Amino acid sequence: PTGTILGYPRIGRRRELKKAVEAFWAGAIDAAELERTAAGLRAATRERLAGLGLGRTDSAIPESFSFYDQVLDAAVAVGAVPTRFERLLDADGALDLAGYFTVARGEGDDAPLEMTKWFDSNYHYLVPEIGPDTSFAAHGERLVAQVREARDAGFLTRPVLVGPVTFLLLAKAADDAPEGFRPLDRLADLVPVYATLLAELAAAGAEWVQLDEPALVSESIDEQRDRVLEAVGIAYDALGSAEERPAIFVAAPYGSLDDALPALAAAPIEALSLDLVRGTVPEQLDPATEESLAAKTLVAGVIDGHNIWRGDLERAFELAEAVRSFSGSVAVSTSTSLLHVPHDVDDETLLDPRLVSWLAFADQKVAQVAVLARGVAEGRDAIASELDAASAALADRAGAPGVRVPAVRDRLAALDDADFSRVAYDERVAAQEGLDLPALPTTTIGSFPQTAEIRRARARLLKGELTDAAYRELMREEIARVIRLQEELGLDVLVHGEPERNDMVQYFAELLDGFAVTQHGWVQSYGSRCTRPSILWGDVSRPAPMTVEWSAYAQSLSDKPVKGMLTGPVTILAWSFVREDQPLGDTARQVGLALRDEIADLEAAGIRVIQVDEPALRELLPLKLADQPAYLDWSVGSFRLATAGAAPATQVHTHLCYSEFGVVIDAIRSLDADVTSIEAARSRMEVVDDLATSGFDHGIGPGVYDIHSPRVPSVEEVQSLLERAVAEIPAGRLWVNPDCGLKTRGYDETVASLEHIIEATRAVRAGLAVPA
Ligand code: THG
Ligand code: ZN
Repeated sequence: PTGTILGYPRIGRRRELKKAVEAFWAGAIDAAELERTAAGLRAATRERLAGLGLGRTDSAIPESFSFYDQVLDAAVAVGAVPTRFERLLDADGALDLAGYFTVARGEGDDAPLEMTKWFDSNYHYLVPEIGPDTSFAAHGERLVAQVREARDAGFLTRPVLVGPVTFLLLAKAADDAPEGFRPLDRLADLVPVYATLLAELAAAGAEWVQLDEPALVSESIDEQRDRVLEAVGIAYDALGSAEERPAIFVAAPYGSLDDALPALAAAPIEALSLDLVRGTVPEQLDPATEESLAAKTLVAGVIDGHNIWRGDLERAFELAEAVRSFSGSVAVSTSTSLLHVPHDVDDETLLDPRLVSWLAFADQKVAQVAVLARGVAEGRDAIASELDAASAALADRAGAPGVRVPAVRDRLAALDDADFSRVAYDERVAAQEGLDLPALPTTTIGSFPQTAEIRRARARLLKGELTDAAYRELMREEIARVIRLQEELGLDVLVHGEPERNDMVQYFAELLDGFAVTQHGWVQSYGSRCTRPSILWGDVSRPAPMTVEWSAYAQSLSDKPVKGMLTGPVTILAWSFVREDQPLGDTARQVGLALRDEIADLEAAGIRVIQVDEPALRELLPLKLADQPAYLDWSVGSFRLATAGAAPATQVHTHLCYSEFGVVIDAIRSLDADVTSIEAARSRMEVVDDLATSGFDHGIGPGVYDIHSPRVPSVEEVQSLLERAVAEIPAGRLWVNPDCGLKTRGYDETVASLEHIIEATRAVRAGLAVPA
């Protein structure tokens, strides 16, 4: 194929798949109806992709559908279902739809597969569990059925499957695996199963198969590189030598292949992708690699699959042309699957048309691929008008009002080192004594349950059924309820509960200049869950205070400190589509300044504790080690810029949504927040040891309640977690809080859990009071 994409959004233009899947879970539709909806979506996708210019019968259209997650699909296709779910398999070892979802979501005491972030995207995949005894067996039924379904509709499509090396690199060792076991140890057992799948696909008429191997570009995977490269050779020598198979296309999105390029080039596969958005055109290849590449189809990933910008099409064309020096057979593609972008910018009828002219969602990117493919085939003249139009849009964007705002730029240019630092921590601790907190102060992370009434009120406001004043009054009543509840519970530092926020990023994006929000721009986050990332297109500034009214109202209801709640600059960037015409650090500092002003206004309104959440700090960490120091520098810097204007007496908190500190522990220390809350309940406070050994010496709140589960922890359980923490962390620096916000929990379990937390804290405090 001369124009292709690595994958297409599967959630549906109006989230049809999400709605159908959730209806199936709720018992409102049966499996047959869910299958019909899915088949309808796949059919519509094929037609649309063909309509946008991909070939109907040349394997250009990928079959990248999934009911939940592509890594789970691969696990199911190779029969690697954890033993706790084996009861769900039928006599042939196959899993029906209900069973598939049970593996994804868990059932009773059977925990679901763990979920974690997919490379440097905002997508989350399910982590396969592989042990020495995990049995593998080919279950290509769904893949084969999709090839047939496409053929019946007049298409020859390209099945997509996570490749064997990435599958094992992303898997974790099963709980009962012996010390030192690694999933990659099972490669020789897994590859024959992939060979069987390929044979089944060939028999069904597939001429090409796409095996995704993004793990090869990541340097952050916990496995020795030479073992990874050796695995590439073993796997693809074997698959390439299989008798009956489709042509093999190995896709390696999310970065450059570096030393994996020679390894893949040497393998008997037919096509290979190069991510030319994150990576670069290869240089200085050895002669053997050059010779092998010349005999393959090179799939030039020149259209950015991570973001929604129309971008520099001329440059993309040049890159595709540059790849022709390596091989006579070049196809144009997106750099990654289009899973990470919404379907169609034409659906955004409320966006400023000028902004729309700078954007490309999935469908527009497919059309760009088709244009470039034509250019590669027929020469630049054939596509000159499209290239010129894209360049004109880029020029228009560069000069448009709001993109470069002198006042914002002058302020950034005037910053000096002092703007990034507060006085020493000890001085701050002294200044904050006025908060009059007990030992082991208790607090929550920020949000309280978003009840159906709150959601309904917001929906009615959007529909115009509720006036702004009436909506605000409802939110004030909710805040008053949440404050009263916390006083009754006996928490020490209160929150207002954030009923007024739809999403912790979108809320700020709607109030800051430089952002736009979409109506239908949903992107799959995991399973049926989606987010609607905002578009950060211009220089960011704050036209008016964003949270002060709510926080000040909440503080007026209590003598205890009420925390001001803000989302940090890194997280605002990580969960938005961000302009790519300037360094991310510049954009982050603009957001940092807007937050700095908000903090000043919160202080002026009498708020004495302010939390700036950075749950995405680790998420945005680059995959390549060489890029990580610069990232940590700007990300930490933007947080410090946001918070360093706070008076010494103002207690600055931050919250991070994970417990594996590892690579970022130094960065977290550099944030210099007075108090940091983190996840710890699920790992039974293991993180506390890491903290103690790393020399972290500010306030710390390791979570004692796992809010990801509806389980209510007992008093004894919380007490034992706290006792473990007090043994390692001086009581003067230890905070008591849940793992994360309570937004997704119900009130019953929230109240019960907080009661237990308070009771356990009182017991531990009483123990501390005993003189030594
Ligand atoms: N906000 C934003 N991005 C995020 C998160 C967030 N990315 C990472 C992480 N959190 C992803 N987690 C979730 C959790 C829940 C949902 C989505 C991503 C979710 N979404 C609703 C759904 O799909 O039904 C829609 C929410 C809405 O109506 O706005 O529940 O917290 N920006
Ligand atoms: Zn969290």
